[in-house]
Amino acid sequence: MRSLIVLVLMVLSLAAHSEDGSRLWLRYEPLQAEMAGIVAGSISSIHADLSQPSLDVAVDELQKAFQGFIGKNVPHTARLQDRSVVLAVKGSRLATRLGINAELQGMHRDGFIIRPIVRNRQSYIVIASPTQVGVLYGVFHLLRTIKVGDFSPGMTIKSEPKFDLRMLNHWANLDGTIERGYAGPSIWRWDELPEVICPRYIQYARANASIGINGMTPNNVNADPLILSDEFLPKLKALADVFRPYGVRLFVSINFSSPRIIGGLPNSDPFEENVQQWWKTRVNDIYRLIPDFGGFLVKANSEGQPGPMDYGRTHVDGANMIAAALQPHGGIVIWRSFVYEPDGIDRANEAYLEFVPYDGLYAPNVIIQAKQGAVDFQPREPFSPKFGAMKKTALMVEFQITQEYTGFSNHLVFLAPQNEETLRAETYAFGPGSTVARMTDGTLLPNRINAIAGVSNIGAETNWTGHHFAQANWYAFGRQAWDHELSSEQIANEWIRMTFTSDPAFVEPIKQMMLSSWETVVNYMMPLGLHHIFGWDHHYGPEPWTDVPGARHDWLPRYYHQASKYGIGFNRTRSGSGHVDQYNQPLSDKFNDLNTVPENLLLWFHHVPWDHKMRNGRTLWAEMAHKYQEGVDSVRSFQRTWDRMEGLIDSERFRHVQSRLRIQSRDAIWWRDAVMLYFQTYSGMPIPHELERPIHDLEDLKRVRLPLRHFHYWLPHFYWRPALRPNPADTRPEDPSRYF
Ligand code: GCW
Repeated sequence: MRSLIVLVLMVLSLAAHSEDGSRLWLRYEPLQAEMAGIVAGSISSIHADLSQPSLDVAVDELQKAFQGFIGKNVPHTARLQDRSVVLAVKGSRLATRLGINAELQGMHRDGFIIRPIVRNRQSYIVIASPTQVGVLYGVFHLLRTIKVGDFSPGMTIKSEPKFDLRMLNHWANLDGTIERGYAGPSIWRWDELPEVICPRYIQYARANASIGINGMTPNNVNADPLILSDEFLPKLKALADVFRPYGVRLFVSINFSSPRIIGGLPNSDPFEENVQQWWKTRVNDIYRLIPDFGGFLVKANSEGQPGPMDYGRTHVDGANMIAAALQPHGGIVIWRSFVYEPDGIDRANEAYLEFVPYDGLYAPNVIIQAKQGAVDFQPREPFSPKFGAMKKTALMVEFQITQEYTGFSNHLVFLAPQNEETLRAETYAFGPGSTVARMTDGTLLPNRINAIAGVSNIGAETNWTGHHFAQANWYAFGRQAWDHELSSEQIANEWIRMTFTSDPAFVEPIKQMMLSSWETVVNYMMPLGLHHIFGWDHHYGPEPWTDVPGARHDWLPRYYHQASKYGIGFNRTRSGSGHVDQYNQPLSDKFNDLNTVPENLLLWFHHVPWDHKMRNGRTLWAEMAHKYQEGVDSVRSFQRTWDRMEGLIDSERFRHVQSRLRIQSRDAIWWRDAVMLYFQTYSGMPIPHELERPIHDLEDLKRVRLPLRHFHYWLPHFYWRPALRPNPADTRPEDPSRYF
C-alpha cells in the first residue's frame, strides 16, 4: 500500500512538472499514429561499433526518444541487425564495412549523412560523419525529422554547418547575477564547482548539441579577472569535461587587466615582456587542464573596460599579444568591436573608425566580433557597415538572443526574422551576393576562422528563458548558425511542433503569430528607424524624454531622436554625420537619398519634418501614429489567437503565456501613448482621428518608475554610470507593484 501511494505521488509530481518548459524542444511525446507506425516499422535496434563519449550520448538520446515516441525500448545491439539505426564515424571498421567512407571525404567535420543502406537483405538507416560529434548532430537531426513529420526510412540527408564556430555568450557574473538576463540567476554555480556538477549543465550541453551550438563563454564580457585565477581553473575544467561529449567547447571572457589585477604585475601593457609572458603561462596552465580549450573573448576599451589603449597601444597590439599566447595550442582570440569613444559626431560611426583602418593587421587566430548593427541591439537596425568593409580580417556577427531591447522575457518576440534580415543583407563588398552571411561564413573570404555568436537568454528559471516562447530564440539562433539559409518559417515550424504540438489548429496560427512578432515589437517600440528611446539603463520601457545630468549625451534618447518642432530623426546622410558613406555603393546613395531610403529605416538615416510625405501619402506624423497603433493591434490579435488555443496544449504553459501577453499588450499601449504624446509636444499635430485615443497622460507616464528590485538580474554589473535616480519632481509615492 505504501509503495502504491509513493508511486501515485511520483506520477502526480511528474505530471505537475511535466509541462513546465524544462524539457525545451526535446520533449519526446508519443507520435501521431501514422508516424509512430513508420518509425516502429523501420527501426528495431541501434548499433554503433565503438564506444566513444559522443556516440554513447547519441545512443542514449535515441533510446530515450524512441521510448517516448513509440513507447518501446529500442535496444543497443552489439551486431548489425535488420532495421538498425547505425552510427558510424569515418574510418571506423563499421564505416568501412558499410562502404561509406568515400562519401564522407571532404565533408565538414561536423557534417553528417543520413541514408538507407541495404546489405545482405538487411536494411539500415545509417548516420555517418567524419567525427563522433557529427554523428550526434545527425542523431538529433533524425529525431527532428521524425517529430516534425518529415521522416521516411528511405530518405537521404546530407548536412554541413555553414559556420565552423557557433557559440553562445553568457553575460553571467561570477556572483550569479546576469547582466541583461531575464530568466533568473545564472545556471553556473561557481561556488559549488568543481565538486558539484549540477544536472542542468548536462541538459544545457545536450540542448546546445541538438541545435548544433559548439562553443560557449560562461561569463560576462564585462569580465571579472578572477575567472583566470587558480581558484577558477579547476571549475572551468569541470565544465569543459561536462560539455565535451556534446561537442561544446569552452571559451572564457577575459579582463584585459588580468596580469595587473590577478598576476600582480605593475600594469597590463601588451608591449611589456612580463605581461606577454604572464598570458603565455596562464594559457599553458589552462591547456594543461583543458586540452580542447577554445580561447578568449575580449571586450576591451569599451564602456569602462580596460584595454590596450590604456597604454597608448591599439586593438591590434592587444589582440595579437593574446593571440600569440593561444596560437601554439590552436586557440583563438575573439575581440569585440563594440566600442564607441565619447564625443564623436555619431556613435554609429565609431566602431568602423576604430577597426576598419586596421583591416589585415590582425593575427590569423584573431576574429573580430561585431554586433549586428552599428549602435547596439536595437529593435531594428541596419547591419553594421563593418561587414562590408573588412575584407582582410575575419569578422563574425554577434546577435542578442536575450531580449534587452525587445521587452525582456515579458514580450513574445521571435527574433529569427531579425537575424535573417541581417544575415541576408547585401553589403556589396564584392558586388551583389556579398551578404553579411557570406562575408562571415568563409564563402567569400575563405581560409579564415568563421564563426557566429549569440548572447544567451538562459537562466536558472525552470523553463530556462523566462518566457516559454523565448526558448524559440535560443533554438533559432542555433539553427541559423548551422544553416543561415533556413527560413524563419521553417525554424518556427520545427520549434512549435517539437515544443508544443503538431496539431495544425495550433501550428499554423502560432507560426503566423511568431513570424509577425518582431515587426510588431518594432511597431510599438521604435518604428520607421527610431532607436534608443528607452528608459535610462533598464532598456525596458519608453522614456524619449529622459535626461540624466552629467551623462554622456550618446546614452540619452534625445541624442538619437533629435526631435524638435521642425522634425525628428538622426541625420546620418552626407549633410549630417556622413555615416551613409561607411556603406558600399549602391547602398550609401540609397540610404543618403530621402527618395530611396527604406522607410523602415527612415529616421535612422534622416532628420525629416513632421509633415514629410511618406510614400503612401501620409505625413510622417500620421504614419508614426499608424505604426504604433498597428503594433498595439497586433499584440491584441496575439492575445485573441492565443486564447483560441486553450485546450490544444497543456494548461500550465497556456496560462503562463496568456499572462505574459497581457503584460505585452499593456506595455504596447504604454509605448504608443508615451512616444506619441511626447513627440506631439514637438509636432503639435493631432493623432489621426481614425486611430484610438491615448489613455494616459504624458505627465503620469513620465513619472513611471520600474520596480527595479523585482528585476535584480538585469542590473548591469558595472557601476560606472550614474544609477537611476528618483525624479525630484516626482511626488507620487513609489508603487512597485505597478508600472503606471
Ligand atoms: O547594450 C549594451 C548593454 C550592456 C552590455 C554591452 C555590451 C555587456 O546595455 O549591458 O554589456 O551592450 O555588449 O558590451
